[in-house]
Amino acid sequence: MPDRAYIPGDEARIMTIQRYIAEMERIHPDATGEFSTLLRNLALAAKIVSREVRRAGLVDILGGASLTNVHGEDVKKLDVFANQMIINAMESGGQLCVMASEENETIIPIPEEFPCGHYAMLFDPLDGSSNIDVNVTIGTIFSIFHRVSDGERGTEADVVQSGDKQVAAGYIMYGSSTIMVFTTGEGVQGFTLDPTIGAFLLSHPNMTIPKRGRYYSVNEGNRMLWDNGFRRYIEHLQTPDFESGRPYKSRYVGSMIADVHRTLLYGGVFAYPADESNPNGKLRLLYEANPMAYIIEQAGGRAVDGSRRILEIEPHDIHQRTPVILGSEEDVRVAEAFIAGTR
Ligand code: AHM
Ligand code: MG
Repeated sequence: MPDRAYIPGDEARIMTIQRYIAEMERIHPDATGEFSTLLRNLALAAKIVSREVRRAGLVDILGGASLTNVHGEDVKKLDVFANQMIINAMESGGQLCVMASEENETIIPIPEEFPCGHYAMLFDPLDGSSNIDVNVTIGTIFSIFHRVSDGERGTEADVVQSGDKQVAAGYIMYGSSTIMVFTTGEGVQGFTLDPTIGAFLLSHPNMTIPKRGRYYSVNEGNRMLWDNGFRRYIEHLQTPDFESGRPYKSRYVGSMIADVHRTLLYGGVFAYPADESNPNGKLRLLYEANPMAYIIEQAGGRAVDGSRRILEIEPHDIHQRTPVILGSEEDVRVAEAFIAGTR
């Protein structure tokens, strides 16, 4: 795998996402180019969404109080815009047979006028909705499968597959910079968008998560609603034991991408467990938990719903939820022991 990180000023070492994809194709001689084109189209969609997110605070100024912008177009909510932008960028490419999105109740068919491809994609166009209007990090999450249906067009069966069948997954985080992190099952790569040249450059090659961390990330407002086992686990992390690095530090953005990205870089644990009001947790299995679980496992970490690997859950519905506990392998195993009552 290419492992050259971009160092500003060192142009000879620049690895753009395009070049990375081209090198991947060379390594896999059976590649048809269809998947590479899919990734390229996705990177383009990400750049467009990133541009709009960066201008988000200006929309009201430019468009005034009415819901019309300077071009006389309707100003859409950012998440609805991102959804439409991704659909537009991906439906005509010829690589996808069907899509599914957090924003759409049912599957998104590929219109008849476009060719039908061999892949299916699920996505959450703008995750972290509570943070959109307050200038806090949000992002796009995606998950890609091989097509399994064999009719004229794709069906729900193509997107409702277990996470271990994903061929690629990742996220684009619109934070202090825009970064696209993805895996195709051969490690995890992170590309940062250089807005001055409009290209994603390899900035985080072969990302790995520490075996153990010092942070936990969970919405503690739900503490009274958690199961006993999970509550005891968090209390364990808060109990001082300087030799083993406790108490852990608490960090919670409330945007899964930001919380998972920090967990990936620094280690520790991110969780949205089941609770009394959300017996299946809050996060969606197919376009939130699965892609993040794939990334975390590819980086050497662990992702479970409390008792089993997220990637092994057999899905039955596009929008089903699952509890999530993911992060450093040792941390997640300790959480599992508390939940199982063996600690
Ligand atoms: P959303 O899809 O409506 O944005 O909800 C998903 C988000 C995740 O990004 C985040 O981890 C979680 O919801 C935060 O939920 P809460 O506000 O309950 O802590
Ligand atoms: Mg979401």
